[in-house]
Amino acid sequence: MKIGIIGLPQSGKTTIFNAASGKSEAVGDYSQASHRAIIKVPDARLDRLSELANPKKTTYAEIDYMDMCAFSGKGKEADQSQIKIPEELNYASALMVVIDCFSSDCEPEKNLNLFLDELILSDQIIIERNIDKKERTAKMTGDQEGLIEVEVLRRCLASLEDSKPLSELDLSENDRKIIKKYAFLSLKPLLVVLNISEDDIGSDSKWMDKFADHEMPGIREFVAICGKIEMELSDLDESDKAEFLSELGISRPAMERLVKRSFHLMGLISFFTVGDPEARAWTIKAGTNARKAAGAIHSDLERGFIRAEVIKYEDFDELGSTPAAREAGRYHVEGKDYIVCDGDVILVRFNI
Ligand SMILES: Nc1nc2c(ncn2[C@@H]2O[C@H](COP(=O)(O)OP(=O)(O)OP(=O)(O)O)[C@@H](O)[C@H]2O)c(=O)[nH]1
Ligand SMILES: [Mg+2]
Repeated sequence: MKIGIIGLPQSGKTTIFNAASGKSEAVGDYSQASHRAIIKVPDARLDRLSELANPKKTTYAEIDYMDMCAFSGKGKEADQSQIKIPEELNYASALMVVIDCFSSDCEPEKNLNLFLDELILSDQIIIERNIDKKERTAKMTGDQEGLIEVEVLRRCLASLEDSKPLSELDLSENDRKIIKKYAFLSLKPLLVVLNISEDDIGSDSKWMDKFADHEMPGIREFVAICGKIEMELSDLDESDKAEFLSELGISRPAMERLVKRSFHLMGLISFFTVGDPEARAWTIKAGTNARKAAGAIHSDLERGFIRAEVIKYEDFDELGSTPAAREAGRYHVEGKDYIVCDGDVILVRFNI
């Protein structure tokens, strides 16, 4: 699962990328260079399971972070030639836009609106480029599917012309399937990172409040963090980190919150397996059934699926082990259609 980090030049994209990945790419050099890293999704539940089961290995969920500049900052004033969307961004499941809230002359609200306008414009260009020809061809050949696609595209275009991103348009599952191939940017969930200054660390709510009206759960979410401090934190070993955190008056790096938010914003959840060699978080889309979820572990488990034996994380945490959960009647046998929940501890029984 990929997330694309975008934003104006010098907004702190690479700083945030370094903080999330622990890398040390150059910042402040105006390079607009792109970078990529697979990062671990911190999960206190997995830490706890690992502590209880003491496996040899603990494996966290992962997200692919791509740091790239794809934003001219001209909003609606931008013309076609200024919108150069890197091909890779099309494959991102969500976007993360970094907004400068640390400079003395920053204009975060204006920048967010310009950015949204640019996403809208980029989708509009795609539709306008395709729709007339598509309609002519569909009418000529009597292609029903083609005509339906044109109808969905027209609805999308009307929303975009109305300055509304596609993520806010009411689209059915089927509509979404039809337009998937266009990889519309304004349809992707958006995490807005308010990159605040060191001086505002204790008072980030003043920034969050400014944007409260823009927040739409699952569609457009906000986090305020100080990229610079988080990058410094990510460079420290655990004991220095703990000391620095207590100086800052916080218990965990804010970055962990950001990474978790980006994971959920992509519509993803984790289930766990806890065994002798390994405790592990597996990534699935919310709403996935047990059989399909088993396939995340191995295709054999999906093919030969018999049942899933499930303990809720909270029960495992409280009771401490599988036998104890069984004893307490908190061990559930589920069939292939069971919808896996975030935090389920699962043992898949299978036969091939
Ligand atoms: N004070 C302060 N400065 C920051 C913060 N985050 C980033 N900066 C500074 O802003 C400058 C730009 O940071 P980068 O991370 O290189 O920004 P970028 O968006 O990757 O820049 P380009 O890739 O060149 O577009 C650097 O000098 C950073 O030190 C922050 O939270 N506080
Ligand atoms: Mg950069």
